[in-house]
Amino acid sequence: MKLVALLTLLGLCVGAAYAQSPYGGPWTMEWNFDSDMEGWVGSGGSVGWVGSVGGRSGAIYAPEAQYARFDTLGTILQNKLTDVGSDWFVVQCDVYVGNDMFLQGSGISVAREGDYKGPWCTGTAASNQGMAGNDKSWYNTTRNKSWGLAVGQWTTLQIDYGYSRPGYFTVGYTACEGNAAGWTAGSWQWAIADGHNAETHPSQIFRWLQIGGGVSGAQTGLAQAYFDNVRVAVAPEPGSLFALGTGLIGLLGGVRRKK
Ligand SMILES: [Ca+2]
Repeated sequence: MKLVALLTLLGLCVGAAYAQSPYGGPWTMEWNFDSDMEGWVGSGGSVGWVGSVGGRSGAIYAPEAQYARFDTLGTILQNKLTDVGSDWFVVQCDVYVGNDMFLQGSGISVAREGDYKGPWCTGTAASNQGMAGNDKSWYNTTRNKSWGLAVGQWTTLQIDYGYSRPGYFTVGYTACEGNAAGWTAGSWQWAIADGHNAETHPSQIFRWLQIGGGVSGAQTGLAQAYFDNVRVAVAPEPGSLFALGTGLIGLLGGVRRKK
């Protein structure tokens, strides 16, 4: 067990050292929607669960301006969706729009109570087929990356709130199978990257996760989009870091005793 703790600690260090790469786990909570909506609630009658789409089993259909929302109150994520103190979080989701549509205005967001503002990541208009991101709870400049969102394939959207760079947020997506713009399959593209100086909210704790159309609070979704594999990671509890440290000290002590 102590060796596992040490390896986990080393893994965390490596993760911090290579923060330029998109966060890839471990995840604190995941939803694969393989049998139902798994606690997510639709905003309208068109939102629902589908058994299969785009070569995958189980997904949430959230068309046009309708979305599905998950309440983190009472879960392990409660009060953890924040970049306050030593906390950070990463949210990602796979999205599919079929062959004849673009991801216009639909995507993912994290929202606070009251006005539901927070960081978001959505597709842009069909005229530039890209992606946009912002955090209207604090940062007020919407950033766009034109071209590259391919159709007819699953694309992964990600919001990195303080992980890659503490105090800043990053929004991006993978061009899963490559596209006409010449971007390599599986490569990440960023609408907001570290260099954009997009600061995270200094005191906000977010409550809700949202997938679908209209999740930015400003744009109206136009896509007939499907969502699968929502994954959320939050900073480890100080208690578990303390346990890791204690395990490491214990392990070193054990090594020393053997000499
Ligand atoms: Ca699924």
